[in-house]
Amino acid sequence: MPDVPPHAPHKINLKDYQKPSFDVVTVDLDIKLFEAYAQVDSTLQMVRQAAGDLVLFGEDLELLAISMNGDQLAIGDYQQEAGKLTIVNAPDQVTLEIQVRICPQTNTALEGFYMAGSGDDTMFVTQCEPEGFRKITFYPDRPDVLAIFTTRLEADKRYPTLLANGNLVEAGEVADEPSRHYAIWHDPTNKPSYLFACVVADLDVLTDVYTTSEGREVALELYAKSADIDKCNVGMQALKDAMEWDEVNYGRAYDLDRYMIVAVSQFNMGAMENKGLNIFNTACVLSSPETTTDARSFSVKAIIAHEYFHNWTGNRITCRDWFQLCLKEGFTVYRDQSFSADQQSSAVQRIDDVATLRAHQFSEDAGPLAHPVRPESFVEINNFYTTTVYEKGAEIVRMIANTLGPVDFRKGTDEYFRRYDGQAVTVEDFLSALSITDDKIEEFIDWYRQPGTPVVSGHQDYDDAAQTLTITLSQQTRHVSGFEAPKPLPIPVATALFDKDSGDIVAERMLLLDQATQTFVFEGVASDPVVSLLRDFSAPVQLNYDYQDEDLAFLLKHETNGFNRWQVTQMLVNRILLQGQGIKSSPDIYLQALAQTLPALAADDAMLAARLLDIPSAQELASAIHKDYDPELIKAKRDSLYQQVADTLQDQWAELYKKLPMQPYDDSADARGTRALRNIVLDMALTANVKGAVEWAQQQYDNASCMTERFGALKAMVNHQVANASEYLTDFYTRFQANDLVIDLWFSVQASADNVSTDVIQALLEHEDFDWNTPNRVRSVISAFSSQPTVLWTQEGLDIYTSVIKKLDDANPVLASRLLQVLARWNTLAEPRRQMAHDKLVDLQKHAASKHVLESLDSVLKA
Ligand code: 0A1
Ligand code: ZN
Repeated sequence: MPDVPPHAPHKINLKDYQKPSFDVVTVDLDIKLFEAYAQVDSTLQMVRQAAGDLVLFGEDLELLAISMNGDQLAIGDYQQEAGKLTIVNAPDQVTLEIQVRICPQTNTALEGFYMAGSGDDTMFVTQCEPEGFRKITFYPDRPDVLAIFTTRLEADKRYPTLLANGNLVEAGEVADEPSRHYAIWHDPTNKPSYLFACVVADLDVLTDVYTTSEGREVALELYAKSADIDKCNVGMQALKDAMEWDEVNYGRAYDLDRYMIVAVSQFNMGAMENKGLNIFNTACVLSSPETTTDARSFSVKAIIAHEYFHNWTGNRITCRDWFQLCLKEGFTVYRDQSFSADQQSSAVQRIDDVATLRAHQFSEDAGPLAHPVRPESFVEINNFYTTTVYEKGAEIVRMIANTLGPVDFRKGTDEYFRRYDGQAVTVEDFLSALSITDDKIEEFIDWYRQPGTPVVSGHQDYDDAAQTLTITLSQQTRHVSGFEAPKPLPIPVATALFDKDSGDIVAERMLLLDQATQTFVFEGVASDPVVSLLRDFSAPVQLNYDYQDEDLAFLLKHETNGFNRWQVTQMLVNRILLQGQGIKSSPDIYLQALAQTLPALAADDAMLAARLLDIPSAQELASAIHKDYDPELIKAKRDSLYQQVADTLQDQWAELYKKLPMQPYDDSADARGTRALRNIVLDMALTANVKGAVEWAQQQYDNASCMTERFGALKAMVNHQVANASEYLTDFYTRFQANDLVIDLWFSVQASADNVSTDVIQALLEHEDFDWNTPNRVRSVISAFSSQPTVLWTQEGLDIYTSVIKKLDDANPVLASRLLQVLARWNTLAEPRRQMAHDKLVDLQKHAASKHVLESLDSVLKA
């Protein structure tokens, strides 16, 4: 007998795409929520578009009745198998009426219609992207089927908030049932089912109004639990800023009369762009100075903007199929990054985006989960909401925007919106619109097709007699198995030449490397310059240039752009820490350059100064190691370099800390920079054992004006195990016991502590406030703990980590599979850890059941 697994996974391939045979014109939904279940009645008006069966998808539904054009269908009139209901020989015009029963009360997967919260404090929300609508009713649940939705919601009056997409057309009491009420919503825009949303809850609302450039008055409504409504102002302001920004920068105005956002405490991801009714993880919308760190608050604004921008890039123009996910996500991330860059220093924004890309996307691209930005096949699309699709997708749009320049990029995006508004399209359509001023843009398609991070290597030759500088660059991308041999990609390399004596820029050019090896000649160069490459990170590649440490120190001093200065510090640090991986550097030059740069920069741009002290996390360093990775060794090297920085600059910390006094809370960029730098200085001072540093930490905690200060102090005390750190932890817990998001911080500061042990993790998992049904809480322990590789990659660490995945596999497979993806690089570990990790994964495979986890395991184990 061949060894066939019992449920061979069903792979879906991009090349098999077929148009749907039926279009849906209108959908009428009637959702009645009862104590233990919900009944969903739907009426679909459908019209044939192409030959073929009428196919509806449905999962976890109890079918009560189905009729076609007024006739009840009996079993035999349709086939039902593997999540599909198929009607063969359907006429060209069809009215389907379907009744199903679902159970949101027991839906722990948080997809479809589900209950969040517990006890008296429950609410019901939907999450339909990518394929959750099929858990609400039978439907052609695919993004290229667009329809007009009318939704009637009915529930007990205990839930006064009844919301769905579009405009409210009617509301009232249910006849003969005084305890129940209803609301009817109509969405005038054609939308795919993944953008459907409804909410049944008891929420307060913060309202505002925005008048668009077209003169439309839009009611803005932010819904949250009454205890949280005071934390909605930051989000509301961000929404208005984003609406205006999109009008100014892309000429896109909002199209409905109402824009609603609902905060929910149980949510698998950050937020969801449902048409006119966004649903947000509370962590991504609530913000107040007392409870939210600056970093978090900044990301709240970015996520609000991201979801808002989807209204044009995702909703009005949507994806033809899920392979095109990057079409909406890559472009929308690029848009939210640009928005954020306009809200703070653009250098710091670029630093943060590139740091995330390098730490997570480069690692994904180097391991067994590598896939093209536009994947070609999948078993479970939920497994492809990855940093490759999102962040590398955004980098491709950025390269195109930079290649075209702002004027032609705007012409291209205008053309995209003009041509495809109201349609479900592909990456090719996107590139074709963007290339109206330059057909070379179509060549970027290979970036969407080819996995792996290109490595750009190079050197320079200076000819004194001819006064020319020749830069030779070559590119190489690893061959990922299962894909064609890699081709050279178009790589824009932003370049500047610096005169060694004056430190001035003598030439600046965007080089386009689009062959395997190329030379670029600069004429009239008076002396051999220092070359700065990949400025502003002009392409998502790894750079391997023939630099001396002194060149990098020179650039740290003379580069004019903050991002580029940060980039050279990171190159220096990587050279030092990854010694033995082929590169050799001593820390002296780096330490000296830092000492020279920091004092002036701290006074000038505190946020950038804080970033220059960045030493990549242990996780990020690990992602650059492809073999014999020893977590203990890397941690020891990292800690030692951190200690050297702290010791070398120890005389500066006291002075700097004094120059960064605590002031009443203020949300300006300067104030945020001061707080960020102060927290790092505090940590450095504790590392260097500077006299009085423990007292600074205690005073900062006690006198904090905001969470950034308080949490910064707490984290430093926990990481440095200062004598009464546990008293401060208790104080923090007691102060904020009522606030789940702050208690998440309390869990995560312990679970990610430098010296965390598996006993501590186990205790946190058994804490009475730990909750398996709240992804934020699970992540606050599990994701936090996975940031400590020396603990994660041990018997006990892996036992805990894999047991969490086992536990969630059935209840919430989306979350389980995302957690599992963190283990992808097991194969790079040195023995015996490698074998141990392998065995744990194989054991997990024996127990796993969801296709989400099985697909991820299958890929991960192919390493
Ligand atoms: N489209 C959302 C991301 C998202 C994806 C899946 C979800 O549930 C499984 C939820 C949200 C965004 O890009 O913001
Ligand atoms: Zn998105």
